[in-house]
Amino acid sequence: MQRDLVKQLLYDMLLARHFEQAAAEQYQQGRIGGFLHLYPGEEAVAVGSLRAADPGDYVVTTYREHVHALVRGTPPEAVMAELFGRSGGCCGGYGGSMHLFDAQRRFLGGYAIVGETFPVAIGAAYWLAMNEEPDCVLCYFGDGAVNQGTFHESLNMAALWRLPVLFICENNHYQIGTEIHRHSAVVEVHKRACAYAMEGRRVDGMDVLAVYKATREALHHVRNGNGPYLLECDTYRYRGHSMADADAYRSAMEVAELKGRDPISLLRKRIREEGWLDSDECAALDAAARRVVADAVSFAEQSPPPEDLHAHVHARPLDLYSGAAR
Ligand SMILES: Cc1ncc(C[n+]2csc(CCOP(=O)(O)OP(=O)(O)O)c2C)c(N)n1
Ligand SMILES: [Mg+2]
Repeated sequence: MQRDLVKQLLYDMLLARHFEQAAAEQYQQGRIGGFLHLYPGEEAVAVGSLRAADPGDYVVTTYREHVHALVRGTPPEAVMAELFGRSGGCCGGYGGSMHLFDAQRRFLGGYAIVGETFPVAIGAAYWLAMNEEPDCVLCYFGDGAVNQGTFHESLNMAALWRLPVLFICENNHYQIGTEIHRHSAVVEVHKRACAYAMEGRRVDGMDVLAVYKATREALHHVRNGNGPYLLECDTYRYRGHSMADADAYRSAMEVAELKGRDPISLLRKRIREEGWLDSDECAALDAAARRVVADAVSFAEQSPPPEDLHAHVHARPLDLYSGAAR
């Protein structure tokens, strides 16, 4: 394992953890409005898979996507300012937490509708195939999306047309408060690939090195014209579904047990065992990540709100009482 790669993976996960912690604090102070879905516990999935991708690959994600944008390279201050709804945000403050977008980095968004990422990914992959481009699409979704019609329609179409899509299930075992065995007849998501004559496998989503390796292999398969691939990452979220969730449907013991396999601690342990980095280097990465997050918060605080909230609204304003267009 290359030392530089390990360093990058550790830094990314530390940045992710501190960024989400800061976002939670800012939300509690009333600086972030709307819904806020955070990623602690799941860092190894976005970090391991996106570091295995090429810069030309497209990325389509759900509403739990701050970390994906950060790893893709969207500046942390632009992500934080977007959460604040400020003009310095990556979407000028119009999108907010669930709708990050960064065309320059081929980050096709943050989607709030469960199952929405599939058709968007299929569209991008179809374009790539038509133009014989070498790139792939990484399509993220939760375990709660696998019984949506769009999942089945899109996997079928992708397999039929051998589209270059890597489907990545972030299986954190919960669809809000409903545990996977209560919403799915088949809980091993990767097994569904066989219904579409597609390759699929499960990987330990708490082990960033395993996710990185599995994604490299899966992308190799997709990039070489073998059709799509379904990668299931077995993971866990530490916080409630969103900041509005009281998280009363699972025991503190369950959460504590899963925190025992924390992805950052696991990587640190491996780094110590292999002697890849010394403790001073790890501490420096942690301090750097904290500084970047503090700067991102200051930037967001100082960034003004968008001047014209209606700037990108194309519908004519309606008179809400009469229904007539004004
Ligand atoms: C079509 C649709 N139905 C319901 C919802 C409400 N909803 C928002 S998130 C969510 C749970 C999704 O769970 P999962 O796909 O496992 O993703 P996770 O939040 O665990 O990352 C639901 C049902 C929605 N946004 N879209
Ligand atoms: Mg889930």
